[in-house]
Amino acid sequence: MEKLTTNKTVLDWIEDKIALVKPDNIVWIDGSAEQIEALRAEAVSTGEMIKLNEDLLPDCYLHRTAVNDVARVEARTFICAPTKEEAGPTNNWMDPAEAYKMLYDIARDSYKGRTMYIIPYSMGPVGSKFSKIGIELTDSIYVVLNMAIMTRTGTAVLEALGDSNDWVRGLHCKCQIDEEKRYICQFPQDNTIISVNSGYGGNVLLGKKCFALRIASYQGKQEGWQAEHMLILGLQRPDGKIRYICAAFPSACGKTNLAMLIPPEGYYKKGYRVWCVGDDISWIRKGADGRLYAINPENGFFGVAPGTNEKSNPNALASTRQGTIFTNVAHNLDNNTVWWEGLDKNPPEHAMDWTGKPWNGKTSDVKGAHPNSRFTAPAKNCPCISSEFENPDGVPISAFVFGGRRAKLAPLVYQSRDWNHGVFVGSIVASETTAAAAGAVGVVRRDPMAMLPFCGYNMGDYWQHWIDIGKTLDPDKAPKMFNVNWFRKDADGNFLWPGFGDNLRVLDWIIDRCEGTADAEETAIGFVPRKEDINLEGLEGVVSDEQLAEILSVDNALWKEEAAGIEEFYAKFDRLPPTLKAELEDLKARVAE
Ligand code: OXD
Ligand code: MN
Repeated sequence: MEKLTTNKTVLDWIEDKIALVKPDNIVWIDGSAEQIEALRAEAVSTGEMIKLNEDLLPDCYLHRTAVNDVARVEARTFICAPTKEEAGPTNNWMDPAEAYKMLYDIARDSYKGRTMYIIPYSMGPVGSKFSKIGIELTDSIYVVLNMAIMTRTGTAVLEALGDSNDWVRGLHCKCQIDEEKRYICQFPQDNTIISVNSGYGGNVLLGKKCFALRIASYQGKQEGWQAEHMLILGLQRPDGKIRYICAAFPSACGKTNLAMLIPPEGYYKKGYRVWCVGDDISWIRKGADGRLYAINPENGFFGVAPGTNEKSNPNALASTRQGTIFTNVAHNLDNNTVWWEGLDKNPPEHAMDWTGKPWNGKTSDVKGAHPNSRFTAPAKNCPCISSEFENPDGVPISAFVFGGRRAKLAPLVYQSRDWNHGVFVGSIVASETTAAAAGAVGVVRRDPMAMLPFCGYNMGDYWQHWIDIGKTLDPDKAPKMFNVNWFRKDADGNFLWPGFGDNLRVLDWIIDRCEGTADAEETAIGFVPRKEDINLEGLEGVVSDEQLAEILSVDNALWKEEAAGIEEFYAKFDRLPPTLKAELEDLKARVAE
């Protein structure tokens, strides 16, 4: 097949990898609809994908991964920086020379009898100053078809690259899907990713976590920008103006739901809207006007299916009704559609579960869909996709929001005193484990800026990068920083806050604070709304004044314990920025008062 570029750096690298893995065939992905259609047909003919009901789910497919290969594998994910110190205390590290040798030994000859697909892709709109290019080699049609949804692929990307050497190398080899030899390795200094023995999304769609967070966070540190695990939403208020918020949450905190929030009825009638720019990743840079701007480098949503329904997230559900690939959900044989736990109260009787075994949703006591089953849906399907989604200059950010799941500690919302205090607030993000995951419930897992598994270098240096970015910003133009907690519980263990659409009430206060139009009370941890600052209209009988007061309360004794936990966590970091140490001392002094 004709090569799609004359870029020597690209061609030499591909030649080298061909010699290593020895494919039978080579296919360049040109991004055309015809090619995608032909690959879908081929995947259906081999059984790799199942074509779903064309009337009910046009252009949609179902794929099942191996049962041992259903999630990202943090224990087998490595940052292969020259020294362990550069990877830092929160990453697995492997010496680059040893890692290359081991990975090449695993990959050698692994494409024999298979086809190599060469995917040129752009993270971000092709040609935007924010965007970065990657090339992924893969032996999986499933990967090609997912990358064609999640990124911009094809000839236009290679044209934008020209002769440049500024692109990220990605080699994916399914091999035998052997768990013992599964490795997801990032080489930030070489702009290189190698992933072997997996076929599951987060491990093999190399543009996503591997590039857009791990490699890009390192690139951002070198080049003066930021790659963050943050959704981007635009909040439109009755005055018609839209202000943008970037928000970071650890898994299982409802990030996709917040990104696509539907305002409570009363707010909707007044003209409130939420527009989704992105649900997972933000790339952030300073604009000519001195403000920070963000793009979503992705082109689709790789969302968790279970729990997604007409009530929890109608926008996400609508996004999956066309051109979507479903992975590890149940297959409804009555109408050739898909089903998952929490979709509706009507599980199919004649179905296959996610492993491909016959399954009766009415009588079976095992789950039909894997808890981490996914949809890969085009962003353009989303009914609330922002008109700025393709804007190559990004959107101006008014606020950074961090959050986690804390039953007792953090109030519904608080604002940091300034940028550096905000970096501190982000660095102490933590979430309590839920019954959904194995292990003890209620255990606090620290997940700074929700980047724990995604920061491509030493977390101490990453925090310093946040502080350094702040130094370049005029405080009047810098985004304000907040922390939210939708998960506060009362003494009986009941959630105090309804969450979902009602979270808009909190976003509204956040934007008021950014505009300087809302009051707050200063507490030991930052600025907290007074009871009267959160509008409870329409929540009568759901949240009482007393409950609101409880969710907004700050218990200094609990924060004293928290400060001790933070101190213990910080002790792991040789490269802890002195600014954060000072912020911790300040918190200790304030809670002791
Ligand atoms: C994701 C994750 O899949 O953060 O987005 O785990
Ligand atoms: Mn994520």
